[in-house]
Amino acid sequence: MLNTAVKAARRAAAVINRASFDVERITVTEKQHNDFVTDVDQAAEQAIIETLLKAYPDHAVLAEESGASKNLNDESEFAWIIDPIDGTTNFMHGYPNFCISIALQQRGVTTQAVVYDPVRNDLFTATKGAGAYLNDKRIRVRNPDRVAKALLECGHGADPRALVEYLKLYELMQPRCQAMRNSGSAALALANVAAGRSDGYFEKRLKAWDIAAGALLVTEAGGIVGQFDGEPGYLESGDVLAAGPKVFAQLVTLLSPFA
Ligand code: 2AM
Ligand code: CA
Ligand code: CA
Ligand code: CA
Repeated sequence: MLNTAVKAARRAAAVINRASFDVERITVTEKQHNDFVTDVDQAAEQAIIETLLKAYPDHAVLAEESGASKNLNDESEFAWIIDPIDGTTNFMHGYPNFCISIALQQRGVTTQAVVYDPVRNDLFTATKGAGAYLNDKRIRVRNPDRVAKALLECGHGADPRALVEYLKLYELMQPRCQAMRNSGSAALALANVAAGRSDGYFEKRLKAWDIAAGALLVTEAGGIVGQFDGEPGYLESGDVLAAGPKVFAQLVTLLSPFA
């Protein structure tokens, strides 16, 4: 099933790469204020869904741009959670930080994950219980012992409440860590924690398709994922905190007031 997900991600990447030669011709629609979708998001999502449902016709699908989910109900044994472009605003501007995110859940538990960055050709994969990989090389979180030594990422989506929270979180954390980043793709931010390229990531008001694949990458790379108070349930709430075990514990203490 991981191989099928990788194949789907590569097909989506072909759609995205073709379009990125000519960003002037991408059709942009504003769903809500500062919340965009392009024709490329939609075409990439169709390529992913076609690939997955051809191999597994009775699986359920939850995908960002399709609105209603196919076959999805509490009885679905397998459900794919798809974000065809995570970082659409970056993509529209030609800012090279976006990815394709595909996760498979079995009875509500994420068992397979693919995050693919078509610009760097970075393919992140994980299977529950079998570790996380970047282009076939095993990856581990970096796990520094203190927040003061950490490079952290925090972002915000289009929701105005998320921006207010982000500004407070930035003010709290920036003086306490080595550096703060906000690079516009939740799934890549999680993949970067998994690969030890950053030491922690937190963001509120995300959706399941932003988080599901990246969260499995982090846990399979030896990190911890929870809500701001350390509790599970981040796929439902959309509030996510991910880090190596030592920094995670310190961040829970600092961020619990924001839970
Ligand atoms: P997207 O590009 O797929 O929309 C930016 O910090 C992150 O927030 C991105 O992963 C982005 O995903 C997501 N995002 C942007 N607007 C959002 C919204 N209105 N609701 C939830 N997530 C959003
Ligand atoms: Ca979006
Ligand atoms: Ca997204
Ligand atoms: Ca998206």
